[in-house]
Amino acid sequence: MSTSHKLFELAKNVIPGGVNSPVRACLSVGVDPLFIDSAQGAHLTTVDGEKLLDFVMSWGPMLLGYSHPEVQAAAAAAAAKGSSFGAPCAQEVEMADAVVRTVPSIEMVRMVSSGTEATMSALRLARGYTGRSKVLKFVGNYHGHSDSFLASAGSGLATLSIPGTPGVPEETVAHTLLAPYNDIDAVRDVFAKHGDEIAAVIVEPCAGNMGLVLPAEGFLQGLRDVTTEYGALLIFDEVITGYRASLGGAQGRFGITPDLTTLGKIIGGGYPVGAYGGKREIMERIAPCGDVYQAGTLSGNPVAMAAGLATVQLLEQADYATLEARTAALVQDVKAIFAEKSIPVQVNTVASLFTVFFAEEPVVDFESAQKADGERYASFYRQMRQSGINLAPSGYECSFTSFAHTEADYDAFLSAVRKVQF
Ligand code: KE4
Repeated sequence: MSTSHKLFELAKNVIPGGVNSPVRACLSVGVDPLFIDSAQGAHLTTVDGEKLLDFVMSWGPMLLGYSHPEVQAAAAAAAAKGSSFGAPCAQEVEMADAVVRTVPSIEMVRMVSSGTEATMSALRLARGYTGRSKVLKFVGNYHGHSDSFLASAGSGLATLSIPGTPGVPEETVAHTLLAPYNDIDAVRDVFAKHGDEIAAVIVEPCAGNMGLVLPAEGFLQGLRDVTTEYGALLIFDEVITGYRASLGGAQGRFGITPDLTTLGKIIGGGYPVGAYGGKREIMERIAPCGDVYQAGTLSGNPVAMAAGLATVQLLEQADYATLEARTAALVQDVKAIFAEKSIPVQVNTVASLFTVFFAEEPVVDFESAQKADGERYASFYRQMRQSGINLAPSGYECSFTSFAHTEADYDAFLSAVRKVQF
């Protein structure tokens, strides 16, 4: 019996489902998770010494690749001086400056420890700032696991077909309004009914939690227009797209200015970091300078800030155009291989993100994503893992390339795809 299997059996006795985050359990792809011992570049090494070429990259944080020497050195140097002070430190100021410098709409930013904390806090701020209670989110978008957002969410909730609201009081999600992603007419209908009660619209500007779904032409601008018209705030949840869709995120790529932005994943360089930020006038409502409360013991942690700052500084010099072009070429090759096999696929891609949907029709929202063949995806996942390629263990997630993937890695990916049979 493998060490990974032994660890999973032990884990299931002391951790719910044996994992600290549901999607890692690989339930929808019908295999046990592999326990990882180390990671370097674009490769994982399991506790049994098996090497995997990875296209999950820790669900997005590792855009520079695993164990980047400069990121690791920065974290180690900070850790040598103490892991947490519970008091301000210089790294927090440098990190805030870096975020303000690189994210177009952010004038002021608050650090937290996860994407969930970032979106939860941004919503509370929007409600405090506007004096309104309702929030509009999109079916299939996932903004972390805080109560208000667990209605028709994506990611693990879609994967496990969890209704999304067990343990969440009805009166909480009563304030959560829903619309189909990419349907600006439906959004306008919701505003026509509830416009003066809506504190904010929160959106994944490129949706990564129903598989990758791109914003339709005019959708994001439409959200900007309608929120401005009704005095609601526009929140871009850039936990996935931040520093990935471009250095300036999706807002930098598409030229849309949200009122608030939430960040996570990449800005921690693999350490627990989330952030929310935006216009100074709004952010100054956050305690202690304002009256909207939010706090965190490890917010702005010196080690995480050092890793995040090193990551952002390296990304400011990175060649995004080349990575995007290489990812697009990989996607074209994947489409060609499945076309030769007469296997219908839709492959959505932007920047260094892509998702293979086993579907006949384009995937433009959660309803069309649900039409993709989940069993085929599960078989695809298992066959690719047999070939040494690690993909997201759910068809409702993204695949991620990175600055660490090499030509040999892309060739290995395509060789594995060529062997896929259903
Ligand atoms: P975290 O609390 O997991 O750091 O961030 C929540 C979050 C917020 N917003 C978006 C757009 C997100 O994608 C996420 C988290 N993403 C998932 C994967 N799609 C994290 C993986 C997991 O849940 O284990």
